[in-house]
Amino acid sequence: MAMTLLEELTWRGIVHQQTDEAGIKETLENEKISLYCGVDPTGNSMHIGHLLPFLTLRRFQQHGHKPIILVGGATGMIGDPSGKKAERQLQTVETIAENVACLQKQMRRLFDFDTENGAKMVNNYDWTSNLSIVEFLRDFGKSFNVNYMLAKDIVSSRLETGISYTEFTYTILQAMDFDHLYANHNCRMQIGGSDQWGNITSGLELIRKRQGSEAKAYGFTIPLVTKADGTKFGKTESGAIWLDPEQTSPYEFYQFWINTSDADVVKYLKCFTFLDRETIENLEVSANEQPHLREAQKALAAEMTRLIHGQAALDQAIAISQALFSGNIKALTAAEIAQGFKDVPTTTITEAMNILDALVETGVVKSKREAREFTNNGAIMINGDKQQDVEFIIDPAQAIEGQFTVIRRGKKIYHLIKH
Ligand code: 629
Repeated sequence: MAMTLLEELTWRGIVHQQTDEAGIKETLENEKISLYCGVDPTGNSMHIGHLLPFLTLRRFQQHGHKPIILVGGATGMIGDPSGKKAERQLQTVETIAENVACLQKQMRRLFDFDTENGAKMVNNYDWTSNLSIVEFLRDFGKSFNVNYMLAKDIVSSRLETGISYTEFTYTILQAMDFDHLYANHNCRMQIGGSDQWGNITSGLELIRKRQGSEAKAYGFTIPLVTKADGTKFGKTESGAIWLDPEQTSPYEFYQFWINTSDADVVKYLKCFTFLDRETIENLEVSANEQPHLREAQKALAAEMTRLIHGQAALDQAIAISQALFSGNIKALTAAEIAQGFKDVPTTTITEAMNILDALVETGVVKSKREAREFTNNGAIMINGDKQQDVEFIIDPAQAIEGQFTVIRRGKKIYHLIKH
């Protein structure tokens, strides 16, 4: 029998806290509701740390509920202190406006907008920017008890190091959003990562005070994604994994998921992909019995890359991965080389050059004597071919699409020549 939405979310490990478990169960089983999740425009792209709540929102949409996606043009100007150890630097108004547009574009790819329960995109700047300070203090500030706000984790943990009045007030703005969406869009629930619990419950209190005691709204949080080895999820040595292909190429994105450990892969398949239970359980068997095949990792990487970047980018990412694995560099296009070797040291050499000179020039070897030795020993590959001729000329005319020559020394050391 098909699982209900809550059964599915539970099986996928996506339920952390609920404000009223029985009420939420009853509501989701009997009604189709509108619900929202917000993101602040602190950057011009989301990273995979943002993904889970929005993918969860999409699961609600698949079950007939209506997602409201809020991009925080107003809250982004203030800065959420939740989970932050120190006061944030304010961003310029221009940067925030740019970031709002970028995030909205990314969100449009993630949701259906044209169906009966199509997603709705809102910006809290629209109902916040014209409010006067006097209105703010009379209509909203009066509902918040300072003693109570000081006691919340987020604020109390910052009292020693300090928190500005601006950030202290952030939670009121997010509460106003929930109240606004409840009153104007019949939005009944807010979801977010576990760091959003305080802000979500602030909203519920405000709704109760402004909309009356019969008002019924709910809060739901999603657990933080963890890694079995205790390191932080979503970060590599080169930084965060962004959804923007200019910041993290689809190949790097694919590789990030491929590198998931056996201990984490089933958990990630459940919470990040839309694969069904049977498929994931089969992959789990494969991960347990034939881990060397890495079928679960391949399925995870394929699903995520297709979801965020599309089928063509996935095909490219797989082609690059295979070519790098087998050493068949010549199978790649120049664009694929540029993507696959983005983090590899690169030297520009525009003229034809003897192999030994090129090895020294690029720093792949320390001296001409070393260059000769490695070449003679068969440790040097040029575009995937072993090259033992010390008279060989690296010629732009022979390069991949006239643009790149890939040098490999031994198994691991790569260098890219740009012509
Ligand atoms: C106004 C602003 C609202 C509702 C939400 C918000 C944004 C919220 C926030 N969220 C994080 C962010 O923007 O700061 N105050 O980076 C981030 N979120 C996704 C998840 C999160 C959270 O976008 O909720 O927990 C990360 O997984 O940190 O009316």
